[in-house]
This record gives sequence, C-alpha cells and structure tokens, in this order.
Amino acid sequence: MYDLYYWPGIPGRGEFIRLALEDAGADYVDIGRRDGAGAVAWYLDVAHTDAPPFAPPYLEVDGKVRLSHVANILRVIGPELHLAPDNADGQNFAHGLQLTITDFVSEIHDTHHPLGPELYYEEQTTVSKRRAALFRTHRLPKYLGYFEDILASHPQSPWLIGENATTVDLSLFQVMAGLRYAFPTAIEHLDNALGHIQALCAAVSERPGIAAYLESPRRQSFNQQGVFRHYPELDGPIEPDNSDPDL
Ligand SMILES: N[C@@H](CCC(=O)N[C@@H](CS)C(=O)NCC(=O)O)C(=O)O
Repeated sequence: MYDLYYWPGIPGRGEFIRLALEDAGADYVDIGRRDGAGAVAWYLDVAHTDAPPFAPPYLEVDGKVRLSHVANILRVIGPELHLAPDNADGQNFAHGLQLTITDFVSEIHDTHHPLGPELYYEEQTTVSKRRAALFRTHRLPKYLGYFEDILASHPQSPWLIGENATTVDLSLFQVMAGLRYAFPTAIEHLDNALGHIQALCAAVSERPGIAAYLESPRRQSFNQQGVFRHYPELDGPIEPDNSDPDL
C-alpha cells in the first residue's frame, strides 16, 4: 500500500514516517533501502513526474498519490493508521504540533550546519559552536518545555492529545532519541524537568509495533550523516552562552 522514498543509510526525517507505518503494522516498502538513492532521486526530477517533491521523505499511497513533507504525509496517513484524533479540532492541533516538530528538527539540523548544507561541518565548525551553545541554552529548553507543559496539563493521559497515541507522540519519541544521541550532556541537564516526556517515550517504546520495530534490523542507528549528529564540541550543559559574540 505504501512506498516510502527516503535516502538510504540514515534514519533521518524518513524515520518519522517509518515509526507511524511500523506502529500500525502497515504494508510498506522502504524504496531507498531496497533500491538505493537513485530510486529516491528519480521522482525529484520534474521530467519524471508532474508532481515532483522538493526533497525526501515522500510517500506513495497505492502507487497513485504522492505526498511530500513529514507533517503533510502524517496528516494524511495518521487517520488511516488510527494514529490521529477522531475530530477536526484535534487533527488541526496535531498538525500544528507536527509542524512545530518540523521547525524543531530544522533548528537541530542547523546546529551542525548553520551556514547551510553546501558546506561540510568541518568548514563551519566555529559558527556551529556558537549556534549550538545558543540552541542548548534557549531553543532546546523552550521547545521541550512546550511539549512538557502540554503533557503536564492532562496527567491522566501519557499522550499529547486525548486518550490515544497519535503520530505526534511517535515523532516526539524520535526527537528525544535523536537529542539523546546528539546532545547527551544537555539532555541529562534537562532530564529532571522532562518527566512527562520521559513517560511518553517509555509508553511509545512499549507499543507492540514499535517494540518489535526497535528490535528489528529495519531500525537504523543514528550516525554522522543524518539530522541528529553527535559532535562533542557542540554538546554541553545548559548554561548562559559565553561564546565569542563576534563568531
Ligand atoms: N520540510 C521537509 C524537509 C525535507 C528535507 O529537508 N529533506 C532532506 C533530507 S532529511 C533533503 O534531502 N533535503 C534536500 C534539500 O533541502 O535540498 C520535511 O519535513 O519533510
């Protein structure tokens, strides 16, 4: 039913889609891992389709509909996979949360590529250190505090919206896994203030589809090519930014 197109070799943004498909036990093919990067790049060329995505991940549903952007894909398939609120207000809130995760992931990426993807990390290390220090001190606690506050506002449920898990819960789980890989020291400093997010992550990891997936060879490790990368010089405690403002 579902063909996922995403770069092979990294979990990357494709993982947000994989988690939803795996949680639901959906029938899907990971085209990039099966056929290689060329198969993923093929549809990006306007010569090959009248609906080219700008960038992976993108998803084909029943070989017909092609969807791009993580949040857009999850908005469509969430209800099909029973991973969405059952009313319009809830679905709109879920989409807003998913777009907030899109922004968060983009800022996480920019800690190691603040000048852009055209340059290697090693060519932008100095400014990366300043960007990462500001991110750790300001943006990281702000984003995580937002999700923690939402969860704390209804402690009877471990999920962000209502009584049932949605794609947004799976995505927050993935962001936390990535942050623990990329910024272990910073996250350790925040851990005491993230009790509800930790409970959400535990609940996600215990879901049967996710537990089986995490044990399977389909689950890829984080590495130094993806969105979440661990550079020790970019990690550190949450403290006022003392780096050189001229950098
Ligand atoms: N907003 C998009 C971002 C997609 C994206 O940045 N994809 C990356 C891989 S994770 C890519 O291949 N980008 C190519 C480019 O930006 O030129 C989403 O959420 O899916």
